Amino acid sequence: MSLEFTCIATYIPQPGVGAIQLNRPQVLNALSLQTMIELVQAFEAYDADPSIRCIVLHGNEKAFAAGADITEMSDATLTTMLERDQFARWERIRTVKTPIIAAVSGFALGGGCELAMHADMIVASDTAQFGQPEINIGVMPGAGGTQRLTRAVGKALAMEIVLTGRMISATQAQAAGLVNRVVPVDYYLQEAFALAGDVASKAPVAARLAKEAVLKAHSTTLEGGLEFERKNFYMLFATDDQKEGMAAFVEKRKPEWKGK
Ligand code: CO8
Repeated sequence: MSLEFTCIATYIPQPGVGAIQLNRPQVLNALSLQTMIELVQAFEAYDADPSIRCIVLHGNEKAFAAGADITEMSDATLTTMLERDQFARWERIRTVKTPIIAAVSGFALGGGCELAMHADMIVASDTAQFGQPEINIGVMPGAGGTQRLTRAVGKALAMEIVLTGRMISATQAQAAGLVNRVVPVDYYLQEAFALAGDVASKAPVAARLAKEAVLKAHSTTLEGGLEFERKNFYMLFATDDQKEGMAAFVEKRKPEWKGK
């Protein structure tokens, strides 16, 4: 990737996997406007690169991200917020087709928690803390927290997190269904990359259509979702990879994916 970044860093930890690191440690990776601009650029560049089959987003050990940049937001008015139209950028992250894994250590708060929930899976270190503390600064979640958190952990816990601003631990988050797995802090990135490697080794078009279909479950009726799933399933029979995957099974060999 030849883009220049100041708030994030991108690198390829292993073939097929694109990593994005939030890189403003001095403010616990607070999500400034510039950070969001760069994040969208990085996600979209990976999404357009056929060699990238899974994206891992992470911060550092102390913080995934402690929320939107409060300093930058403190003087905002309704008009400036409307003019900035920040949520258009979040929408672009929502529509990334490549599977995304958030590797979370330390604080994932407010917009940070919401960003982690934009990922398709979350690998957490045992020091991770999740929360929606916006209520403590006179606002409420705005980047999907009330919706995605509620769908992930249920109404009772979501209400408690949103109305009290209290954080939950990685183990609580896993028990509640927010997090896929919790591993010691020294290994959380390794674990996220291993999971990403597993996803990256699968048929890429199938992975994208499967991601799209699972996400659809959050925005449609069961009937609509089943129809959507069936359409995506049928579409895969137009790919070379379906022929290759099934032939490889029959011939008892490893498939070689073309991503077509
Ligand atoms: N924004 C700006 N700066 C921050 C943020 C933030 N969200 N979080 C931490 N910082 C800064 C601190 O000001 C401090 O800077 P300095 O060293 O210059 O004083 C530095 O990071 C280190 O932080 P602390 O000294 O506070 O570290 P502690 O370990 O004592 O505390 C906490 C860590 C508990 C995480 C604490 O920093 C905190 O409460 N942070 C704010 C958390 C928060 O309220 N997040 C929600 C923000 S609102 C939001 O996310 C709305 C999202 C809506 C969608 C986005 C679209 C705009």
